[in-house]
Amino acid sequence: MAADPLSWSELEALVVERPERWGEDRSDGPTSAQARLRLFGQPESQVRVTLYRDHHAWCPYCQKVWLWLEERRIPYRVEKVTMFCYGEKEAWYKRLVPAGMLPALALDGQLVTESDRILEVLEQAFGSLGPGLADPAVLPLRRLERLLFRAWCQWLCVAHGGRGDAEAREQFRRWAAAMEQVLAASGGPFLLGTALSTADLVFVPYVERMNASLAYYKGYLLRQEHPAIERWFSALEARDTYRGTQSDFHTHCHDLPPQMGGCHANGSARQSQLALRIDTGPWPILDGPQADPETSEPRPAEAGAIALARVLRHRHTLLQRNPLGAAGFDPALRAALSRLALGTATAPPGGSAAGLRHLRDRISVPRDMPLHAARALRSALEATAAADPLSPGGQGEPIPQQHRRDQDPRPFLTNAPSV
Ligand SMILES: N[C@@H](CCC(=O)N[C@@H](CS)C(=O)NCC(=O)O)C(=O)O
Repeated sequence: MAADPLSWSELEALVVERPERWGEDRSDGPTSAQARLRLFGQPESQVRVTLYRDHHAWCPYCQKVWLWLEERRIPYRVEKVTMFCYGEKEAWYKRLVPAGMLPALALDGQLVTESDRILEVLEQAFGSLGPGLADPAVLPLRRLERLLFRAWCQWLCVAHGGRGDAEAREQFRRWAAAMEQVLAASGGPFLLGTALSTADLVFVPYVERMNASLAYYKGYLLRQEHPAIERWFSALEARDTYRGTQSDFHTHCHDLPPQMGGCHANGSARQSQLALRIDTGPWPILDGPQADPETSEPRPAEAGAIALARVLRHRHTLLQRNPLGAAGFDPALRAALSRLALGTATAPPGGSAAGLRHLRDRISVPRDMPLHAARALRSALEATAAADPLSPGGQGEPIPQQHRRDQDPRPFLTNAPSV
């Protein structure tokens, strides 16, 4: 029998502790998308760097610079800026960078744009992360990354017929195999050997996006097809730094279309099956003993607790912005959170499935919470929606493909609690 949902105060009481490893100690703890100041144990007076990156952590070039600062443990402040695809660019940022492009970085008050130029300036000021961008070992790898990127765009963003799709896939496979050869020659798990270096950071943002988008739009599992890339990802996922910036399949598959000018599904049976699993679960998206293609990190025990704490922090805005309206969504959200916290089947009011799935489809990783916490929350929302006694098949508003203005960050900024 289904239990009654907990009240908000009962749910609040379940968030008993906020250990450092949840990312709540943001200035000195592990890498966190919510951090606005990173000190790495140094006094605030030592901060020379401000990173301007996008609110949702969707911008790949921002991720490269962000990860570099985290790996090199350089103290920095974060200023978040809206991307054109999800809202209006802040006037103060347009005064700083008239074209509005991200990332930008200020070092000792001097503004730098263009991610590679930013890394060069950081290398000059603080020393490089392994061989630097201009190192003869790194230059050919930077070229390889661009070739892989181009092959990915050619496959993902062009509407191919059956034969064209197969050709584009083989072209992509060739460049992915070239990356594998580099990893094999280095002895791995990283591109230049056992230590992570700038060369790896050059590849991280787009290879992460390739892994997600090719599963969803092409039914191609990059990590399964290319074992050395699987080992590379696993080595990255062993690091707090990477895990703090890492997104997931669902987030990328729906943030890329407006950024890339469209992504084309090839319509194969495998593609349709994987896309459905990425959208609706259950997660992980592969069954049985197969390796999880999204992450090698096992689910941490506190995944559900982190998700609960993150939703409670923003609950007023989430309620107001739901298509069911605040009063309509309130008991449904409490039902889902009760399931998340206690693991018990909790009855939602009839007709709430659409509101629950609306939220399920709008959890963004790592912006809102880490990958496993998001999975726990999406699973609880989906299971609660499926238990809707009136319309268990109800769906949220479709995720737009041309823009993501449904993800305007402003309501979350003005309503955010101060702690
Ligand atoms: N070559 C630039 C590319 C930067 C870039 O394309 N940034 C995109 C986001 S990924 C941007 O800021 N677009 C404006 C916007 O989306 O608001 C770099 O390496 O920094």
